[in-house]
Amino acid sequence: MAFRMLKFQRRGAVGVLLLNRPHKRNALNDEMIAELGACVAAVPDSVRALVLHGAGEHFCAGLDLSELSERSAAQGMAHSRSWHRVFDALQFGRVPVVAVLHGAVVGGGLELASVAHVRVAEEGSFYALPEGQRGIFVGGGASVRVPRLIGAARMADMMFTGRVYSAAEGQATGISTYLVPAGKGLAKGIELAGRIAGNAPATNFALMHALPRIAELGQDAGLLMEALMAGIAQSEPEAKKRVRDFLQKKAGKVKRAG
Ligand code: 1HE
Repeated sequence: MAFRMLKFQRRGAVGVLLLNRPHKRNALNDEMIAELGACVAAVPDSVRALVLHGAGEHFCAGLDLSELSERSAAQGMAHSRSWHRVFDALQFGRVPVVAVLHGAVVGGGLELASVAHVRVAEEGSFYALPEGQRGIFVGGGASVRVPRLIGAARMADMMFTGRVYSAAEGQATGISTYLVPAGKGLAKGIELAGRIAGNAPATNFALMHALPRIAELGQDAGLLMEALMAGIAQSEPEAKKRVRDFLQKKAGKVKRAG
């Protein structure tokens, strides 16, 4: 897959997708969003997990502000919906996404990061929603996804006051679930994506497609959907084999953390 603003490489069952516009801090213009959509649609079947990272000093500076100035309200809504379509395709596609964050993860960059299924942050990452200070509102899904990570009150604070969270704060509040030294993020992301790629397909499907929906449901409907998903997953031959392997002492035990 050849793109102008992205680079896609294979590492076995893991696809590594690079935002490759470092001179503009990987700011997302329309062409880059279209390339992201095309890339997600073209991920080969043999790729079973993706790593998303950014070239240069920063993960992503958000929306390319040079494309914002002359839009009407209708064009602004259409633009926002174009981001929604591509980001939804990433979140609810076929393959889980591990985002590796470093430097600025701001505005639309945080929106893109929040699409991922796992986030690894390097020390030195920082998070902001400067839309509040630019006189605009988020449009790439942040108002839906960011509150589910850190809560609506923290997101509102970031936008009202221009608050910037450090990597450590991002880890404590739930933006990232791994915090690694600077320069170590990609290796960690690829390691995690490799593990995810090795999961049973039904498990990854359930985590990507069922879990986020169940988490939004009331208890009754949620538990029913869980039961349906559990029944389907455990009836798969792959699940039966994995459980049998454990019982026959051919599969690893859960090890103590640390
Ligand atoms: C850009 C952008 C951009 C950099 N659009 N051109 N996002 C923001 O409001 C964040 C704006 N960016 C920054 O605050 C900083 O650039 C960074 C903290 C990300 C990086 O700082 P630094 O010192 O490493 O780089 P720089 O010198 O500021 O930028 C290098 C170049 O990238 C420079 O262009 P040049 O032609 O002068 O070299 C910058 O103008 C350019 N650049 N960020 C356009 N964002 C769907 S709605 C989503 C709404 C949003 O995301 S709003 C938030 C936008």
